[in-house]
Amino acid sequence: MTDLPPTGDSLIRHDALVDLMARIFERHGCSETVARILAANCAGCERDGSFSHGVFRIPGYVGSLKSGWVDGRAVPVLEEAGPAFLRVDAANGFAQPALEAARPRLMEMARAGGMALLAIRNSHHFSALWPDVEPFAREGLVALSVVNSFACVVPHGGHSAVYGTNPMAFATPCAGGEPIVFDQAASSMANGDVRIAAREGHDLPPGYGVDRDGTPTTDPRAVLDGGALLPFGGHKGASIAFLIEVLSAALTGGRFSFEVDWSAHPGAETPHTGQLLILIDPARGGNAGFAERVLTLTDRVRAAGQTRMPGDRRHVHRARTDAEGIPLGNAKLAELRALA
Ligand code: NDP
Ligand code: PYC
Repeated sequence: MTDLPPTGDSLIRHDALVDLMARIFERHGCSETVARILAANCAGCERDGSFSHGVFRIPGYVGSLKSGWVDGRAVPVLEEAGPAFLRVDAANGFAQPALEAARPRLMEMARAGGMALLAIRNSHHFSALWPDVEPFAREGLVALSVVNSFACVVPHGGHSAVYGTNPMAFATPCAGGEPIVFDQAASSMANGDVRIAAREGHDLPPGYGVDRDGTPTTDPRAVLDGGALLPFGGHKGASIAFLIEVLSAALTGGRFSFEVDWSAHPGAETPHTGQLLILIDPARGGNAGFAERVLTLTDRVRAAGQTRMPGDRRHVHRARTDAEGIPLGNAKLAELRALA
């Protein structure tokens, strides 16, 4: 591991942040393998400006580990359910090590059969979803993943939470540049961003949340204190949230978001649910110029006036933090060092 920066520094290199986070995860009960995977994921979020799932999440990871809600030493168990269907029991561990364990066989399946499906159950996903799909697009594959979380989103027109914030991430190769990747919650916003708004004293936009009585509110604390978020886009987003519960939980054997009950584990924050990932080899579509076709589409979208494609903001962040370091602030860095 690299040396940690002195406490006075407020900028930290990405690899040093990975090392620091890996120490925190190991110190709180993760195996070395799990610690490295989670640290790379979480530091990557901070590097890319995915602030709702970077350093901000460390206390939640630690709380879950300390409470015994999640097993930081779990060893995922792989089962082949068909020539293109891989199941993983994450054994009450984190979802990312389950994906890592499945990756080599999943890639073989996708190359051999043109597509492959990964169904992860008994898993905890507490991060952004783009890190799960982006690497596959770099290998020339199209990737789509969904994960459910914990009940904090009301169904369309409903009054009590059923769905999780349920993100969906999609990644495709694009000629001549970075893959195009989008990663979005099925709710009006991520729960993490509600918590950040509450911490910083900002209101939410109107129409995003309801309080514990189901009355519309812009107060993030009211949303967190027994209230809920709305799905994005009315009934259409609600149907996406439904689809994600079905694919991530019913299909994989994981829990629905409304079945997550961590009340016996004070401090736990990581949803214990499931995840689905689909890989497609676009070469099987019979069009050798797939990535060029995606570029043609992207160019037309930009020419039509969309100034920002999903992922652009992250890549700007990544380039800047790779060059200058990740700004954390002295107090946050000291807090992380204390946890490590
Ligand atoms: P955002 O609404 O911030 O962004 C959604 C997507 O849209 C991103 O790909 C983003 O790209 C893109 N985007 C944002 N603004 C624009 C724009 N003006 N023009 C074009 N594209 C744009 O994300 P959410 O609030 O929905 O989710 C935040 C994160 O929370 C996600 O990473 C998600 O995975 C995570 N999450 C995780 C959950 C879990 O259970 N593990 C649950 C819910 C959310 P860019 O990244 O470049 O800004
Ligand atoms: O930000 O909504 C969220 C979230 C839920 C689980 C992990 N992140």
